[in-house]
Amino acid sequence: MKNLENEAKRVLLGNWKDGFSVPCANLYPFQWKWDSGFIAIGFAHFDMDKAEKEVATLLDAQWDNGFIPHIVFHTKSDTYFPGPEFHQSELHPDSSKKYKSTGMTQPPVTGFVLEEMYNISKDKPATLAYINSVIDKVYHNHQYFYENRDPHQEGLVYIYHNWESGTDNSPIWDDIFATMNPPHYEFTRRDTTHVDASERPTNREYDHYLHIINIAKEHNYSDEKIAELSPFLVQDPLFNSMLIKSNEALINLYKMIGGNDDKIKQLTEWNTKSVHSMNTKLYDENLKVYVHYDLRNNKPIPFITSSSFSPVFANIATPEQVEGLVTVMLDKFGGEDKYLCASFDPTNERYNPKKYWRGPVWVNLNWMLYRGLRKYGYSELAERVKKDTIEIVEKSGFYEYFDARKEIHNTGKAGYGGGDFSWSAALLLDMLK
Ligand code: 2M8
Repeated sequence: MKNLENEAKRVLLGNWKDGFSVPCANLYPFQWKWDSGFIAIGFAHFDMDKAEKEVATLLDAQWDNGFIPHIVFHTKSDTYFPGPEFHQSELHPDSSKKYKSTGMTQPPVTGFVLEEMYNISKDKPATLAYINSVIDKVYHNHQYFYENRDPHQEGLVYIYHNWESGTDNSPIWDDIFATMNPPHYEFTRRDTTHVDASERPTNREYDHYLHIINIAKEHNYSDEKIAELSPFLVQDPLFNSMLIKSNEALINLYKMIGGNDDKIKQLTEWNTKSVHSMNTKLYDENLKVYVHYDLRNNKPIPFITSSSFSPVFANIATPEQVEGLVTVMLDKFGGEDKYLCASFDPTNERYNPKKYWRGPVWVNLNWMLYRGLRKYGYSELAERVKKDTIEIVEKSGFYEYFDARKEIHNTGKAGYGGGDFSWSAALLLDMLK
């Protein structure tokens, strides 16, 4: 284990760039929102200063309206497409004057990351003082979500792009893309010069990704216009679970800091409504899991993904619901021949065990499931998720994603995407502690 721990630290230090970290060299040469949160948890175990800087640098790129972008382009790089010239987020009047960024966001992990940092800290007063200096920015980010991304006041915020979900090319989006007919854009992919194309989205999928951004750009990234016109408008159980978990963390942290009663009251109101809607609108009684909801076409998207289980991380599900989730997880994802937890239902015809978010195992989702299952008392299953995660990393290294099929790990390459990937290192380090 010591070696794995040292290896994880080596990966994190190698991807550190003076104030922030890249998810991995070449493939992702900037700072990503939810990556930076997971990375901070890893650093908190051996270098709290870097953990604090990581989060502070991200928050420094916050827009005047509270929005936090999904990529902050700190430095120039020609190894990634699409870069700042394509995104043009400066079209939005509230965008950061200091940093170039995208005009879309990613799951709101920062709130619960601050609480994790506090729990890990060996100098709690110092860490709480740091948290006090940044927490209002995170609160402002949540306010942005509830005020701009929840048109029907349901307590469920929408995402307008698959890149906002973090689970970029999941088969859940296929039917939405089928409603669109984007032009064939002229562009040069960079990702497929670093990673085998069979492990990445297709060019046609990229046409859809760029098309949605072009629609947002035509309207200067106005939230109202995006809500009205984006062909992609989804309430995502993973995204909303992260928001709920972070609301709860902010409440706990504000209580420790003292004062801030108005913010605590507001966070509690948001959370109560969000939990209720998660358990009504996003819970599928037949499938016994949480599902995505297509807000543009007004219908649930009835597929099972690792995101379907993520509400266990945020204390959303009732004990009965967790029992159902666990049964589905074991039946469909947890056979003896598989590592937990595939990102998409292995029994579904759209499952692809090698292709990015269409099937492979991801360490960040495993970390959330491990934590959530442990909290609900499913210690045996939680331990299995942890053991599986350690085993795949031990066998292949700190890859971005992994094949769920055990036989592949015994016979050939089973780690995919980028190597020396930051959040795989950071969260494995946390699991080993
Ligand atoms: C992947 O997404 C980026 C776009 O955001 C890409 O493929 O270019 C996703 O796995 C996302 O969740 C992650 O944050 C990002 C950086 O690791 O890579």
